[in-house]
Amino acid sequence: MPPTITAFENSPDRGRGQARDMRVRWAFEEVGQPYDVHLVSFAEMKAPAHRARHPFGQIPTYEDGDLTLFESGAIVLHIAERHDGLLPKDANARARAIAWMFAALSTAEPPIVELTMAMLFERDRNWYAERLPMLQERVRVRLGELSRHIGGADWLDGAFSAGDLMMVTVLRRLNTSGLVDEYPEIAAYVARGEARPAFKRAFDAQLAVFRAASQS
Ligand SMILES: N[C@@H](CCC(=O)N[C@@H](CS)C(=O)NCC(=O)O)C(=O)O
Repeated sequence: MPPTITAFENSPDRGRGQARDMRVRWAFEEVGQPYDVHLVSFAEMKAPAHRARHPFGQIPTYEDGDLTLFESGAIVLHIAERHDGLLPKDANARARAIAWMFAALSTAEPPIVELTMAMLFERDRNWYAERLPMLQERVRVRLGELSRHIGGADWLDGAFSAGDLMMVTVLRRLNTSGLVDEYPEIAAYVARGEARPAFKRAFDAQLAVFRAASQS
C-alpha cells in the first residue's frame, strides 16, 4: 500500500497549486513514489478523526503503516530521506539542503503568508491601505536577499534539492501579489521549478481534484 496524504476536497485556491499538499505531491513525483490521496472537507478537517492525524485540523498529513505525520516540511523531509532524488549524498551538502528547507518555512514563508492572508481577508478593513505597504516591504526584504543569493545560479545550493522544492512552493504563494516580477532572478528560479516534469504532474493531480469538485 502506498502512503496516503490528505488534501482539500475543494481547495480555496481553485486549483492554483497553492495548498500545501502540493509540496508533498511534488516530492513524491520527484522521487518516483506512488501515493494515495484522501480528500477532506473543511468540516472533516476539524472532526476528531482528522485531528487524530493533525492536532491543528489542517492538511496535509501523511500516513504509512503505523506512521502518521503532519507539517508539510516534516513530510517532505521524511520522503526525501527515504528515497533518492531530493537530498545530496554528501553529508555537508545534505545538511545545507535541509537548512534551505527550514529557511523556506521559517524565514521566507511567514512574511509571505502574512501578506497573502491580508490580501485575502483584510481588504475591507479600514487599516488595510496603511498595512499593505508594510507587509509588502517585509516580503521585498526577503526577496531581495534571496535574489542576491541566487544570482545567476539555477538552484539554491548546487543541484535541485528538497530545499528548492520547498522554497519554490513558498514563493508561488506570491503569484497574485506581483512582487516576484520585481526580482527577475527569483521569477526565473520559480519558473525553473514549475518547469520540472515532477512539478507539472503534481500540479495537474491537484488541479484535477478542483475540476472534479467544481463539476459535482
Ligand atoms: N505549517 C503547516 C501549515 C498547514 C496549513 O496551513 N494548511 C492549510 C492548507 S495549505 C489548511 O489546512 N488550512 C485550513 C485551516 O487551517 O483550517 C504545514 O506546512 O503543513
